[in-house]
Amino acid sequence: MFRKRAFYLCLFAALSLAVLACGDDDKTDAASTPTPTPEVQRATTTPTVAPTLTATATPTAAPTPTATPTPAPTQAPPVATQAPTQAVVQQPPPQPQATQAPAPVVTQAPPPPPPPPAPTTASVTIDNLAFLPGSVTVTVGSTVVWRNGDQFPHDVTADGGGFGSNTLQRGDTFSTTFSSAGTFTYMCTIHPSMHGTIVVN
Ligand SMILES: [Cu+2]
Repeated sequence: MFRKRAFYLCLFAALSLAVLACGDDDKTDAASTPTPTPEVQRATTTPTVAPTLTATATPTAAPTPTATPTPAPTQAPPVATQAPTQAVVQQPPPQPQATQAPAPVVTQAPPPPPPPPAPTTASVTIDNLAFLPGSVTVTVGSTVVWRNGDQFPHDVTADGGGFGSNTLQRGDTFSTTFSSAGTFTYMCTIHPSMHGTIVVN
């Protein structure tokens, strides 16, 4: 029995040594072979992962914040656009000022017209063998009315024959309109000493 156990022990020991020897060889082989492999793999994987992550993370994060601030300013402009639009709408009031400027020009225009269209009616009274007033000034288009207030009959006769009346009894009137400018003298043919003048401007 003892011999068998010793034999087995020796056999076990021998097997163990053999196993150990083989293990050392494997480890040695494995150590020499795997060493370069992981290094190559690490070198291959490390650069591949590093650039990928760096390139992906950097550009992705950068554009996102950049895109967000861009829309903000874009929304702001519309608000600013509305503000100026209202300002422009409020500007119309200034236009009245421009209207006020031409107003004076229009005011200056009216003055000229009035002089011509100012025909009036002038009256001449015949009394005490005289035309009163002896000289009357009127504008073109004006009418002169003679009224005999004297106790004697009279008439009104233009020196140039432009106008003339019949014999005017007390209370009678005669009128004529002067359509052109000039100085018109007249007299009473019944009493040649009676003279008068009408000035038309
Ligand atoms: Cu007379």
